[in-house]
Amino acid sequence: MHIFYHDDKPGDCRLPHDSGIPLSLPHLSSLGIHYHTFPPAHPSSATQVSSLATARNYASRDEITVSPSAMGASYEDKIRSFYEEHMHEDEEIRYILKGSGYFDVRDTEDRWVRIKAEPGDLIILPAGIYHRFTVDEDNYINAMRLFQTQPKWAALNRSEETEANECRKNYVRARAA
Ligand code: KMT
Ligand code: NI
Repeated sequence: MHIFYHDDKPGDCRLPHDSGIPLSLPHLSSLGIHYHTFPPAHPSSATQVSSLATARNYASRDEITVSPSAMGASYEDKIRSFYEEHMHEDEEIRYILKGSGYFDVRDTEDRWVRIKAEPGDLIILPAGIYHRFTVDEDNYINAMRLFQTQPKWAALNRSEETEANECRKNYVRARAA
């Protein structure tokens, strides 16, 4: 996993947009993000992912492939919607099985922090954190998505409403503590 400030320049979101300013795991921890690595080829990885999910009350999971061949005509629309800045009322787990992509998360100063996610990376984003996702120039990622509850899974795009959302407010309070 490679973590850095996004350069905030316009252009194709699939390009690296590396500002040249690297960040480290403690920066992610300070945002309430947890990170683990479980190599998909390792025999114990599936069990470890499952026990982590059980311990955190995850009820279900699915697997998603984001690529032009898996998504056909809706590919570009999907990419655009993943890249809309949003939050969820539950934490979200993403476990990368194949390919790679970028998770952008807002830090406490509202700067975009870019996380390059690769096979074996498991990222836990806390409820209420603003984020977005894109594939990289290879246009291919295969990932497991784990859900705590179905109903709260909706992506809430950043707006005045999310600013007033209780989960968002709890997240901001926790970061300030
Ligand atoms: C998200 O939350 O943006 C996604 O689920 C994107 C696909 S996971 C690689
Ligand atoms: Ni999301």
